[in-house]
Amino acid sequence: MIRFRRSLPRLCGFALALLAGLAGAQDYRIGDLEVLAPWSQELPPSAPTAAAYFTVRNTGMADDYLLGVDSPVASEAQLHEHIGADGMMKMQQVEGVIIPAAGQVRFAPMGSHVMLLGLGDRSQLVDGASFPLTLHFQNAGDLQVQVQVFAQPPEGAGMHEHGG
Ligand SMILES: [Cu+2]
Repeated sequence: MIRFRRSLPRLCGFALALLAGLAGAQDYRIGDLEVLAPWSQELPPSAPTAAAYFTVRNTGMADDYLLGVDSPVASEAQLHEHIGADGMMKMQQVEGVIIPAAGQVRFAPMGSHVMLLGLGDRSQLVDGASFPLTLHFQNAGDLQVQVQVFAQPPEGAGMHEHGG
């Protein structure tokens, strides 16, 4: 009985580690910030743009700001937010995104996202591949993450769960 109870958490931890490994997306840290599971969805080669999503968690006591992004797969990378106006789906560029102290911001489909424009070589934009993305934070500095590309949004990718 006791042995069973003790072994249970260990098994769960192993299963979680296995799942995280299978998912392929990694977590990154710089200063007080964590960038969790950056991912992108594979799009048809004709798609003019691609998007990247992730969660930024701020474990510190001060607000930080995501001021910009860039990636070698795109000639330009912008921070976008979705605005639901009159049932229309629109998005617009934003100057920066606040990462509140002791809070988190989720970039997700239908919410804030990184928009990649001017795509060149698309070999890193297919299912199973990954590409570098550098995030420029005002306080924490620059952090390069690897964005994992999936054919379908991964489990828990956070549709409609954006915002702080
Ligand atoms: Cu966009």
